[in-house]
Amino acid sequence: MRVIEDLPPGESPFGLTVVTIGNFDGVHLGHQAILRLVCRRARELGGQAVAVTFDPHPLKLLRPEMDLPLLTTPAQKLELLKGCGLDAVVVLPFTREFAALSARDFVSGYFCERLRVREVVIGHDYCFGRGREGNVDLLREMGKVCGFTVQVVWAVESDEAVVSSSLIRALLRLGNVVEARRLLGRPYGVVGQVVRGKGRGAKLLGVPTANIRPLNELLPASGIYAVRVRRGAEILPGVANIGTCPTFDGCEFSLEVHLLEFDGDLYGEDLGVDFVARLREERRFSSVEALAAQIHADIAAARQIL
Ligand code: RBF
Ligand code: MG
Repeated sequence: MRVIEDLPPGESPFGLTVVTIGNFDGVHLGHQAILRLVCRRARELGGQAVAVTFDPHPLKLLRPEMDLPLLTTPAQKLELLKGCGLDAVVVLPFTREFAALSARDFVSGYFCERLRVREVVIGHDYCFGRGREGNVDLLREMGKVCGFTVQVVWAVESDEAVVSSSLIRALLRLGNVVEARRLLGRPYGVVGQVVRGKGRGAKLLGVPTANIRPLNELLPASGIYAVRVRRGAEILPGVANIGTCPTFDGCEFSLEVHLLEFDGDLYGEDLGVDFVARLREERRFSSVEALAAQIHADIAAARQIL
């Protein structure tokens, strides 16, 4: 899959394309339905399957006061888009200047000229361009002139709720990683580097943990989780603690994982943590021994689930 970050006017790297546009934060089941259709139509029409997306997320620029923790880092999003079978992703830098472009100028400049689009696939409620005036109707009208058709993809539902990035964010904030997983079509995963902790886990509790500094903006609610840890191509079972370790005073909010079947040094490594199930809330224990006993019960519970 090609990643194109700069698409100057007047030239096109494409023959003909089927294109979709969106933020695709999380690349959830709704996004996947759109992307599957893009790939199928591109094959049928003998063109390239292309997704157009933005960096940063437009709302980060337009509504900086909004609380919008993204589900995926830019790199995770590209990896997931690649997994959907696209030929190319165009990542347009979302600047003030770009935001001021009218929907018509965007469609003629990008879709028609630069992308030579033959078909646009779009979510039924997606809006784009200055004042959000770009929608299905505008695309249909411009398609007649520019020579492309428009396919609308309806919302994907799960138990009568429409699958959306904001619903998944809300579920994760409640710690409901099982439901989030259903809407994502895979477990929610964060990535980050292992940093030095206090070494207290191994010394006091006999349970060493890797302290991870997550690159993702959203962590599930604080609590204890059964997780799968990705270390390169390896997948290792683990238990994670998200929180402030209230049994010990003065701890920072952190993500720590204990690997069930690994014993070694992980400092400086990049790990992925996939959240499979929530085991319980984080609590304050009256003694280190009581906490250690509970952690061993957590490990047994995680082993059962994983
Ligand atoms: N710390 C707490 O203060 N309360 C907890 O309920 C708690 N549960 C944990 C469960 C697991 C599976 C793990 C790995 C750690 C847990 N911790 C908890 C964090 C523990 O205090 C921490 O790993 C050590 O203090 C080392 O940083
Ligand atoms: Mg640790």
